[in-house]
Amino acid sequence: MTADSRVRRVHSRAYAALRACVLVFSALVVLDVAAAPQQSALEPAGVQAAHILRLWDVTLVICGTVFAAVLLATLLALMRNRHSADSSPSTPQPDERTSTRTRNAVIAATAASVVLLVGLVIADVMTDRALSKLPVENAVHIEVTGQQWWWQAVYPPEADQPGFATANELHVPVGRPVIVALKAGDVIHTFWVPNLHGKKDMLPGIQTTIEFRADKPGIYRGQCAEFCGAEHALMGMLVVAQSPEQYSAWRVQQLASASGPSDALAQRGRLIFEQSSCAGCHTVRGFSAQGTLGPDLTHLMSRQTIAAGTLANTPADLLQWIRDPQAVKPGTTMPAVPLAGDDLRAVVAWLGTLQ
Ligand code: HEC
Ligand SMILES: [Cu+2]
Repeated sequence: MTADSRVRRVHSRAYAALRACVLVFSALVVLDVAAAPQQSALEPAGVQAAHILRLWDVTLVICGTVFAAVLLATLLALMRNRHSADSSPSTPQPDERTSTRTRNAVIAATAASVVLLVGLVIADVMTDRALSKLPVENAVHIEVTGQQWWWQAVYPPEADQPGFATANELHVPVGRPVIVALKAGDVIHTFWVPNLHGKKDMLPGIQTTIEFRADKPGIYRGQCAEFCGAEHALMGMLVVAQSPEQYSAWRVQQLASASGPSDALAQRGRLIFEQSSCAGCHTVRGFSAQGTLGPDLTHLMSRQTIAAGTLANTPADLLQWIRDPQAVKPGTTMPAVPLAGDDLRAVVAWLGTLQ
């Protein structure tokens, strides 16, 4: 095989690889756009995420330029080497002029690297300072505990209102800072809602906080970002950023206890729930169910998903989940509770009344 055809083959392979990369990337972009709700650090919905995106842009431009320059230099060197290889089979000895030029080029490249790296460090420090400067007067407080594999959320008492618990779905008012106290119930988890802020670890025995502000109403998806066991990938959450009025209305609704079901099926479901092990793990305020090992179910139906974003919150999905949680989320700490088909449907009917 001639050197030329070998080079051509390498080129066409490199081109094919590049095309494959572009295709995969565009597919990911399309998927990202198609999927609702949003989970993207590239579409900031708050000041913190906007600072981080700016740092990302600066880093991307600098690293992209350096990458292109290195590729170009390599290509030039390869082409020049091919010309000299054509003329003589042995490696030519560099003359003095060439070696001075090479030395200067290396010095210039090193100096440029140092300048660019220092520039990146400065941008990084400035971003960090901007992130810590969020004004936090009149903040909303939330305590979030990472559990294997769901998020427990407690809204502590505020002004003259008592507190309440919920799970996997935070509501926050647009324009008001939010201070989330982060805890871990078992292993290390990481709180990450990329549209709003960067990541923050949740460490057992240590309490940290993350402060953010949502500036655009919307529903933003979060994801545990520290490998925390088998179902780590199924540990999602939603942050619903809404107008202050909608947020207040949501709070009022969450504060209320569950009201008793009126129809007979749901009534029966309630009794089964209270008499079986369900009540030992779940709380439904207003009834005898007081367990705290699992999510508070008082206003289950006000949430969009169940099992930390794994299933939609529909009667069919609820039935599937309760019949066999291990099939949906293998390893989950909720066991399959043996219930006859009718009892199962009654329990789902009761859960459906928990608005
Ligand atoms: C040993 C404790 C335990 C028992 C018993 C138990 N659960 Fe659960 N349940 C959990 C845990 C933990 C989760 C969260 C699982 C996850 O998302 O990974 C959960 C999740 C749920 C959810 C989804 C809630 C949400 O917001 O994501 C529903 C609904 C539910 N359980 C209903 C029931 C019913 C009905 C029973 C009785 C038939 C029951 N559970 C029995 C611990 C338990
Ligand atoms: Cu986790």
